[in-house]
Amino acid sequence: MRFTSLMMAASAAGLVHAATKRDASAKKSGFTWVGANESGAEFGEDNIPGKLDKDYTFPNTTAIRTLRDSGMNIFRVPFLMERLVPDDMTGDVDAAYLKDLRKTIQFITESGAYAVLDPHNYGRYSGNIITNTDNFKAFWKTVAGEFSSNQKVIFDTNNEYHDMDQSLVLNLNQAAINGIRSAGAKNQYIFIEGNAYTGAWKWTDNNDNLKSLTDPQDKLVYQMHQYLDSDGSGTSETCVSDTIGKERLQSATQWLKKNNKKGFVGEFAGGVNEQCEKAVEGMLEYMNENSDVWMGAEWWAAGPWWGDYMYNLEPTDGQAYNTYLPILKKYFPSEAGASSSASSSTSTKAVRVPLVRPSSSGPGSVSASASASASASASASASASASASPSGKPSGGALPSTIPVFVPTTFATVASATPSSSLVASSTSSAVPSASSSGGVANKYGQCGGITWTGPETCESGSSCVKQNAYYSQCQ
Ligand SMILES: *[C@@H]1O[C@H](CO)[C@@H](O)[C@H](O)[C@H]1NC(C)=O
Ligand SMILES: *[C@H]1O[C@H](CO)[C@@H](O)[C@H](O)[C@H]1NC(C)=O
Repeated sequence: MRFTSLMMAASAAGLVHAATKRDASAKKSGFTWVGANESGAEFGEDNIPGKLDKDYTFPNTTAIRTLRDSGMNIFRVPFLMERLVPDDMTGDVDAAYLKDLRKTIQFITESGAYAVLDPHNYGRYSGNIITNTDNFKAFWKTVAGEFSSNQKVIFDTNNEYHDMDQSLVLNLNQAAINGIRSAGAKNQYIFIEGNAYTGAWKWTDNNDNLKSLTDPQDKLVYQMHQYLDSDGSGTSETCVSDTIGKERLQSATQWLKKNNKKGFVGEFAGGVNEQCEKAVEGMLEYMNENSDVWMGAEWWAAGPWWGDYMYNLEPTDGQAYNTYLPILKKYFPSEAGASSSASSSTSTKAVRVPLVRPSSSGPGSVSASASASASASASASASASASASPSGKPSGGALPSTIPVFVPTTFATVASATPSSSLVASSTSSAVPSASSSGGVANKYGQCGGITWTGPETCESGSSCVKQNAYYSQCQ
């Protein structure tokens, strides 16, 4: 999705509505994963490599912690191929960018959640469609080699291929699979994405050939994206109808069943209003009923730089946080310990999940994508991301005035703080206090220690306190 003028602040009425008590208790979910995108490292596509905390940033681990504590168990981490492996896909990794990326990934996986490595490149490298499958395979061999021992990492071959030859999309996905497995990453899941922005609603029209992909480990999951506005681009707060979520997934669901495949909705969202809330919940309900093929979903999006973006799920003041976290929570996998924080996150804060997608048209938005040349789309997407820069001023040209409000001062303060000080701040904040404990005993996935922690240090039976870092220990 892209930023547009529709990315307005949620109405006060919407927020009040959101804050009212909902039943936040998780229902029986058949999903393996429910989570969010954690944007930041892919921002500033116009500035490559760009500067850390100026052009791009890494996700806020404190905010991830809040979402994790609420029960999410998967986080997709977009990054740019050109920053991780600069100059040439067959080259070496950039040590500094890898270090920060690894820190984010490890924070997620050490919490027990899954981390999705998402090269947010739309099938392009340095602005050009990737046509050399050997080079793409080499890129993935290099990257997977860095994470091959982490079983909770999922490799996402590329974000939203579009306007590409269909057999090239097939071949690039296969090359990625081969590169990943040849790096010794034998057990991890691999997320496949399709052409036409990997849109679920038009999956069968565009991406049927991807059923022939093969993996010696048989751990492929088809990641589709689905927005619920009229053109499926995720650029409007308005959803087509109460039932559009379910309707848009039906043909893809049949495709998965017929071909004996697994699917995952890697991006979805709706505006903060009753129609979208129903449509989103209807989609999740339908997926849950078909959880033999749907492994779960990720909201678009969270991350520190989304500001007033309409789909912002970043804890705790993102526009969509108060409204959508309780809805998502009903579908959290029971593994994730949703019950431990069910009451707190609903009422205390907004989880800001960044939902910005840079592309100029949405998943499956065929006509839009057809009209945009590959590079035009790529740069439009870059400018959309860049527009969320901390300065609040878009560095790209295309979609400048689309971010009405930003949070530059807050960001600047926190961004310049050392990681440890921001962690201290987070662990001392009373944001989710009651979420993680009851009766002097911390619940599973609750905090149980760390500098400045004054809460319970013992865990409920069945879990024990595990130190994550100096600032945070968790019952697991
Ligand atoms: C990180 O998240 C915490 C808690 O949600 C928040 O207090 C802090 O300001 C955030 N930092 C940044 C850089 O956004
Ligand atoms: C995740 O983030 C990427 C990059 O910003 C975005 O394109 C994508 O739509 C997001 N996905 C979800 C599920 O939020």
